[in-house]
Amino acid sequence: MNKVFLNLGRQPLANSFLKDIKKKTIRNEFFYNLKICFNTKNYLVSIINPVNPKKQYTDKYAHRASESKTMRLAFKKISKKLLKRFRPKKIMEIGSNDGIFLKNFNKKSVIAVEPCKNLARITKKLFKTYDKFWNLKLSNRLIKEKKGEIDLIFSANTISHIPNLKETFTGIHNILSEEGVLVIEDPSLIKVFENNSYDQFYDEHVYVFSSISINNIVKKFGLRLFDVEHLTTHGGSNRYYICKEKGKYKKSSRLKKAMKKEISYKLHKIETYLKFSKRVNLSKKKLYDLLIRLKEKDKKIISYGATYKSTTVFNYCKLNSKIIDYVTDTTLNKQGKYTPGTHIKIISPEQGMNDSVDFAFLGAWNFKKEIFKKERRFLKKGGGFITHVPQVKIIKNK
Ligand code: DWN
Repeated sequence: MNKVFLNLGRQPLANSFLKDIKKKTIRNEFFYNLKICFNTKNYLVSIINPVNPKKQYTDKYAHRASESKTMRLAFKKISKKLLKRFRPKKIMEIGSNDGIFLKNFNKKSVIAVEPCKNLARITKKLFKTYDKFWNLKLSNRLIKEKKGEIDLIFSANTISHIPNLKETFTGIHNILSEEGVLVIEDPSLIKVFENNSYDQFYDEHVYVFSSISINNIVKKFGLRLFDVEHLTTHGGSNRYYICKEKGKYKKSSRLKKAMKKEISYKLHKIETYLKFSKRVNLSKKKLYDLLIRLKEKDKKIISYGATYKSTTVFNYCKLNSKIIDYVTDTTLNKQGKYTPGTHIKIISPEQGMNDSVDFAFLGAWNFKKEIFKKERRFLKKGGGFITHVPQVKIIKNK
């Protein structure tokens, strides 16, 4: 049974950066109600009414995974590790973005699946790319084209984005070789709770998985979770290792430990979710009050990183351009645009990170280390970063 535990209110699509803020553009902006529920039977956490993926993954998709050095290094490292551990001959990635993962392999042994045509265009020049949604139809097509029997299917920050888990996992089961492995990475629910990072909930994150929920879900489709790894990427993610039901892999001790930890954290109890919801409400009030207090003192506040996560924060906490002067982001196709729902201008960091800035809200809090290193000068000169993770506070140079 699905029980709603969190209401993040009226939200725009996290990726719907506006090219201008003319009346007509604003009138056409799409909004939906972001409510999150917990399934008391399989422990799955999901958005109650997901948005149609055709509205989300268009040829205007803004996020480029390769924008961050942290992520480029992380994908290089995992590709080496997977090659060594599983020695796959055929590799497929679901949600290949700009090719950040697959470009680390022999181009002839890889297949990319990426529904956003602007991104697929980038990797088509490098290796075989299907600019399609991952579903049963595509898996059948691959079998017909003799591209089945894949040894390694990898998918980072994508499976959690696909509403239809039945088609997703049945399609994967269809084309995975008998001893093949499915590796998926997605934000970790326990980390969301520990960090109070409610901004991991937005239209694209239809699910926020835990080991206990993934274990229950994949079982239904002839698959078996056998290992999990905790990652620091994206503020705390899990990398799940899954094989066919009768595959040779044994359940790892770290998976047993992770599941035990989730149970002792009571991720299988609705009460945990209701408590989280209260903490989120409090975080909203604290952030809003802090920003208003600083504004009253005439401080200039900007935001760092036009992340999808900050779409949730800005819209939920009602932050607009009266509070946040502008947002800086390194992504070229976000610059010059406006944030979804709250219409704050996005500019380059070169233009925006200057001496007039007193505080920068960490929209990209998951890249705190990388950003602090880059912005040493700002901190040295007395600038402060504001974060809501794990609690609302100002971070300054000591
Ligand atoms: O699942 C998803 C995750 C993995 O990526 C998506 N559905 C979409 C996207 O979400 P996000 O926007 O919250 O992701 P990031 O990776 O936290 O976005 C960071 C943003 O900050 C990028 O637009 C790049 C920008 N940035 C910057 O301006 N200066 C990043 C760094 C490190 C910087 O120094």
